[in-house]
Amino acid sequence: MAWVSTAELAAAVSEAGGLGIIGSGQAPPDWVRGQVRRARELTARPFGVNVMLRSPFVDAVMQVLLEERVPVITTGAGNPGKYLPDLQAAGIRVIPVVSSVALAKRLVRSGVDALVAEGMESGGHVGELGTLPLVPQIVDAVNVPVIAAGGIFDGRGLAAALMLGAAGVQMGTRFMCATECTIHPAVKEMIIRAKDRDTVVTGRPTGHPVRVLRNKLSRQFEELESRCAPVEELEKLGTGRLKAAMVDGDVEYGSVMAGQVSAMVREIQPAREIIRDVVRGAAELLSRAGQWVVARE
Ligand code: TUI
Repeated sequence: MAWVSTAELAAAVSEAGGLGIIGSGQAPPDWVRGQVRRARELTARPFGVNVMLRSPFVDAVMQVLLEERVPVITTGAGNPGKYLPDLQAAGIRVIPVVSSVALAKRLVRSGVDALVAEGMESGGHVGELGTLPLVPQIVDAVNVPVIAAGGIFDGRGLAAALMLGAAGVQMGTRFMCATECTIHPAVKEMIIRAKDRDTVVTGRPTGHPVRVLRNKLSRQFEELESRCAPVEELEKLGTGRLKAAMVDGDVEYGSVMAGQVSAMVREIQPAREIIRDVVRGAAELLSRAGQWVVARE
């Protein structure tokens, strides 16, 4: 959610009863500090910051988060092991995002507080497994709370995730169309128009597959990948494209990272309404779940 989940959105989610997360992506440490302070002005409730472990500024960003005593850190795109001792000594809860059982087990042995198990339905950097097989495998392998992510849009998704053994859900794509989300309106419009097969995973040859909405850039990637272009060429094509989409609204040549539930997003809504819809929807479904139980002798 780099360039997408800024202080405004994170604070709105926390105000509405969720745990808002600021996406720090590849942003410099001063920007991250500014966002944390802005979120604190907007809400007295806890919020978190996601650290993208492949950021060139990762060490400095972690230092800022330690200094600012941010209560929760989630991490993506790597193994946060080396930062754990300092973060936990400062009382910060660390919740890595993982897409495999092996990394989940390793991180739990290192002492993480919880995990986000993220299926490949999600937007941005993705693993190989879908949410439905990934979540129960991680739930069975670890003894910390597991938060499900990837492909979750409404009460049906939350109820399903709880049935898989998850303690909660992480949602990104639907919040891209939250009123409080500061991304360019052209991106919100593109998500609202998206249909079921409008996302595609590019970048597999680089070892960092990324799910995006199809556009001219994704077709350029597919063309380069089909003729086995060098990884450097693919990486060069992707540089700076996430910001171009999210901040400048370049929905043709920008990297519009978004998940498969883009097709389900139909309107721009305040974060509070989104959370209410998801929670009420799940409560209603679960209260009727007994109907599936057939009396046995
Ligand atoms: O991190 C994300 N989503 C992202 S990050 C991003 S920006 C980016 N820039 C350059 C390269 C790649 C991405 C856009 N979207 N989601 C959480 C997530 N993390 N999903 C999967 C993983 C993951 C993958 C491999 C976590 C750990 C991992 O293991 C690496 C290791 O060191 O074992």
